[in-house]
Amino acid sequence: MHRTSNLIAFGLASIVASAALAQSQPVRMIYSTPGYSDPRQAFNADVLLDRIEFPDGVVVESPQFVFPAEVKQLGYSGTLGCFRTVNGLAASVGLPGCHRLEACDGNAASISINDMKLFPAKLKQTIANNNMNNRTELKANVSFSMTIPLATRVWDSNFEVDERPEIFIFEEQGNSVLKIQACTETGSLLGTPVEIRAVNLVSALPDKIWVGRFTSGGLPASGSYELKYAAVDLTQLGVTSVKWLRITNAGTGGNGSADMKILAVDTSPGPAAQTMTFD
Ligand SMILES: [Ca+2]
Ligand SMILES: [Ca+2]
Ligand SMILES: [Ca+2]
Ligand SMILES: [Ca+2]
Repeated sequence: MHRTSNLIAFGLASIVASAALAQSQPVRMIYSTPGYSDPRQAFNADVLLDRIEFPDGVVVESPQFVFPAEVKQLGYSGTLGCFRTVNGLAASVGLPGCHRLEACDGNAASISINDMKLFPAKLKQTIANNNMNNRTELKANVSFSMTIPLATRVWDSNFEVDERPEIFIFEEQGNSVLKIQACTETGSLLGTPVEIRAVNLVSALPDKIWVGRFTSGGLPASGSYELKYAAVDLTQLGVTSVKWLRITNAGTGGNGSADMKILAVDTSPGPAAQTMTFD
């Protein structure tokens, strides 16, 4: 078994040599818009990511996506109306409509301790599904932080930099700046932080993904906007597996805007095989 693990690692290592040039061979994001033959018309409904196809033929279907199980340790520094969840009013997957942080306690005139306690459940509902219309949204010049435990621990497919990334961050228009880092359950940071900037956010292939937007007043805006994504291999995060992630836009020096959707995939040979490498 030990030998098998090494062979798997060795076999994948041969891919790594070309991984630095693999930008020309990105993953394929296959999505659907039930009820809409034109994906650009589904901006007020469901835009469902069905699977991710890796260049080496490995495919991960949406039931195997690993979403955040919770949102914890929420931090926010900003004014009213700048931190909210969005999703099509006609969406059947996720939390429909627009929900603002300050409205959670029934009084939208201020941000209370109760708002901060109640909003994480809405954030979790928003992120933990494959409807790309359902995202957290942050206006410019404010900052947020949160800790998310993934539903299951995810292992790196290869302990070198490889062409099967584990973490996918989606962002409307690709203008976010945010930082992700592995951490422990108690919040101690692990490994290396990875900063996601506009340059890291790319168009989905084979087809661009189109999503909706809400006005600052919380009403659906007309038209569709491109959703971009950044892919992160766990090696970049300086870990071989991850369960807890700290996400923040604080200290990134960006403009603060950071709407977000995040999911993870596990294409590793299996935790048992990975662990045996170290036996
Ligand atoms: Ca309030
Ligand atoms: Ca990997
Ligand atoms: Ca790796
Ligand atoms: Ca954005």
